[in-house]
Amino acid sequence: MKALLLVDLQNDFTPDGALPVPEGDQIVPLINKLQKKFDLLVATQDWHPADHESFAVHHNKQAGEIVMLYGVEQILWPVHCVQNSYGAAFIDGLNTEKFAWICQKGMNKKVDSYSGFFENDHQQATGMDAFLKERGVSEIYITGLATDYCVKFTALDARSLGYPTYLIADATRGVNLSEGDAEKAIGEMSSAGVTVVQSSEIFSN
Ligand code: VGL
Ligand code: ZN
Repeated sequence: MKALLLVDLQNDFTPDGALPVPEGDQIVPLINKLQKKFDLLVATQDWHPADHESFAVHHNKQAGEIVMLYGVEQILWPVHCVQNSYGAAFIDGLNTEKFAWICQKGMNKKVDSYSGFFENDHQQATGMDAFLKERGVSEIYITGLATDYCVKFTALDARSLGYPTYLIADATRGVNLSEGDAEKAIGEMSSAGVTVVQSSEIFSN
């Protein structure tokens, strides 16, 4: 049983969004096509309360600065993906009809949750692992935004939970706060045992 994970395909991660990911909207048609090749689709949604402590404004700091949040290092972000806002909604044109589950994360204002599996302090599970195990998922394929944050940490957790894990590299895009971050993230995933593939390899099977 192969699951396709669609990570944070939300308006705030498009080029016009609050936390812009260059070309973040351009992968949507490809991801719609990829959906047809999988038995199970699960989406994640970054879903923050307005007072989330990853937002720079609450620290009187600039986005990109780093603070310690209850013992965990935290990059500060612009206000993004506030629950029920337009920015938190799925990108226009994304097929959402066949999602078996939408895993919302980042609701605890004191700890960020890049990964679809655990909050950043690894103390709280999102329910993703239990959901996938219940459905008999044996392989996880990952797409979405952003390569260097939520995609990376989702893939690393999937690996550490023991799932054979594939990154569909051309179905992701990075924030690239520093040049090369997305490439570096792909290297880290690969070193951790994530298999990096291209969508063409999925379509040829
Ligand atoms: C993300 C930064 C903050 C992501 C979410 O989806 O990659 N990045 N929140
Ligand atoms: Zn976020």
